Amino acid sequence: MDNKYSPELLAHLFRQMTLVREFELRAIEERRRGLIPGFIHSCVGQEATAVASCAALTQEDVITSTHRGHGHLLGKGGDPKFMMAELAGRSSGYCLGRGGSLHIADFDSGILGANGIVGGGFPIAAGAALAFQMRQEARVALTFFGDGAINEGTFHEAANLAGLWRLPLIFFCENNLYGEGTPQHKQAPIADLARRADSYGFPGVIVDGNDVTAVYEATQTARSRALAGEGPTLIEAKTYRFRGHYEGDPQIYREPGELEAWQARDPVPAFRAELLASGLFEEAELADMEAAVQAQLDEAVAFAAAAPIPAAEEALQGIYAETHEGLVF
Ligand SMILES: Cc1ncc(C[n+]2csc(CCOP(=O)(O)OP(=O)(O)O)c2C)c(N)n1
Ligand SMILES: [Mg+2]
Repeated sequence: MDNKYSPELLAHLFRQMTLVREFELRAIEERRRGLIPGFIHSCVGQEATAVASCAALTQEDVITSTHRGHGHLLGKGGDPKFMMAELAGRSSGYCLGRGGSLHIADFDSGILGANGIVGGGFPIAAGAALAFQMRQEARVALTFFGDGAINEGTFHEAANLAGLWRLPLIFFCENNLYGEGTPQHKQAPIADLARRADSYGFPGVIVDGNDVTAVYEATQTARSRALAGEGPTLIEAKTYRFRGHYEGDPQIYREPGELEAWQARDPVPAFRAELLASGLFEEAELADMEAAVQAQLDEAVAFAAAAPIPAAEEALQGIYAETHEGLVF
C-alpha cells in the first residue's frame, strides 16, 4: 500500500465500501421479507467505483445517479436510515416514500437524484456544472452512468456542450459489461468507451474499477482539471456486477466462468487484505468497522419498518412546484 494515502482516508474507503456491500445485501433480504416493494438493482461488485469516486469529491460537489445508485448515494454521504425508509416506501424516507430505490434525491448531500431514465442524469449534471461555472463557484458535478447509457443521445448532447464550454463536469462510466442482458460488445462497436471523449475535445481515461485507490486518483485528477477551468473528463471504470440486472433476473446471458473470474477480484475483500498487509490496520480494527456497519443497518431497517406508508390524501403533494426556493442547490 502506497503510504501517500492517510490512514483516515483508507479507513473511510473501507468503511464505506463495507457499508455499500452490506446495505445491498440487507436491502435484498428485506425485499424478500416483504419490507421493500418493487425493483432493486444492486451494485454488489461495484463498490469501489461508487465509494472511491465520491471520496474524491467534497460535500459541495454534486452527483447524478442511476437506477443502480445505492452505492453512489451512500458514497456521497446519504444516510442509510433515510435510504432504507425510501426503499420501503415509507414517509420517513428521503423523498417521503414517493420515489423508492430509483428516485432518491438529497440536495443537502449534493445528490441531485438517482434516475430511472437511462441517460437521464447527463443534462441535469451539465446544467449544474454550467451553474457553477457561471457563478464562479469552486464546485464540480459528477454524473454516474453505465456502458448502456453512453449510447443514449443525452450523453452526446451533454458531452458536446460540456467539452465546448469546458464545464466542471466529470462523466463517470461504470462499464460493467452489460446493459440489462445485452453484452457490451453487442451494444457498441468499440470496447474502450473512454475513446468517445476524444470526439468532444476532452480526455477519456480508463481505470480498473475494482481498484479503489486507482478510482480515487482518477477522480481527483478529473476534479482538479475541472476546477482549473480545463473542462470535463470521461472516466471509464471497468468493473462487473455480481448479481442480476435486477433481483430476480435469471441471468442466462453470462459467459461460463465469467462471474467466478470477477468474483476472484471482489473489491471489498481485496481491499481488506491490502489494508491488513500494509500493517496500518489490525484485524480487530477492521472487524470493529464491519460490526459498526451491521449495527447501523439494523438501525436503518428498524427505522424504515417503524415509519408509516404515506397517506393516500398526500399523493399529490410535492408534485407541482409552488416556488423555486426548493430548487436552489
Ligand atoms: C431511456 C430508458 N431506456 C431503457 C430503460 C430500461 N433499462 C433500465 S436499466 C437498462 C440498462 C442500462 O444499462 P447500463 O447503462 O449499462 O447500466 P447498468 O444496469 O449496467 O448499471 C435499461 C435498458 C430505461 N429505464 N430508460
Ligand atoms: Mg452496464
